[in-house]
Amino acid sequence: MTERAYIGLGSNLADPAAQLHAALEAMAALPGSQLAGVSPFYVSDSLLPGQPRYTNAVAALDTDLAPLALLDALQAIELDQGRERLERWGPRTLDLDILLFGSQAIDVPRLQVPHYHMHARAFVLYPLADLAPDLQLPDGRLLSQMLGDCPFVGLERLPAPE
Ligand code: A4P
Ligand code: MG
Repeated sequence: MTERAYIGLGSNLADPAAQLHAALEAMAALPGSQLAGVSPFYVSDSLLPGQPRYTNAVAALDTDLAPLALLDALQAIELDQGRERLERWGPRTLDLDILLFGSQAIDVPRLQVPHYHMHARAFVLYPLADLAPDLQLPDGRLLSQMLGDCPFVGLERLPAPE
């Protein structure tokens, strides 16, 4: 069965936008999967002090993969793009989080969906709303309500590339 998953992308490498573009290409090439939309990119300060600023985006991916197979595939992409840089840049060069997976609520040791921090993170909620402003979470919460509780502070929305 095809489900629409929303994936949060984040990078704070020196060229994080290139990291995100490469990750989007890799996601579009996943088996049984189609990239259905990509939000604008947003730049914001890291939640962890002393780290470079992050670039974040959200992608909509229509996929036949089961949730854990999708997680495996996303972790392989993270490793592919992060492995060489692990020593030089610290542990997180590319973060791919499964924010939502259709209307499923998932709670197994390797995977919790909706992603546990998304409700409090402007750099997740605003790009998600660019793609799907009327979204409702599995527990009934409306994205529009969550946005109301999470001000657009410290986010810089980058212009779309040409
Ligand atoms: N896992 C469980 N649920 C999920 C899910 N829904 N999607 C498990 C993906 N993975 C999920 O992941 C650790 C384990 O979480 C995985 O093996 C998987 O089995 P990870 O990517 O290594 O770490 P994490 O969970 O992403 O770490 P954490 O604590 O969430 O890191 P953060 O909080 O994401 O920190 N500031 C800005 N402005 N933008 C950012 O993107 N990101 C971080 C990273 C800090 N500050 C930031 C940003
Ligand atoms: Mg993660």
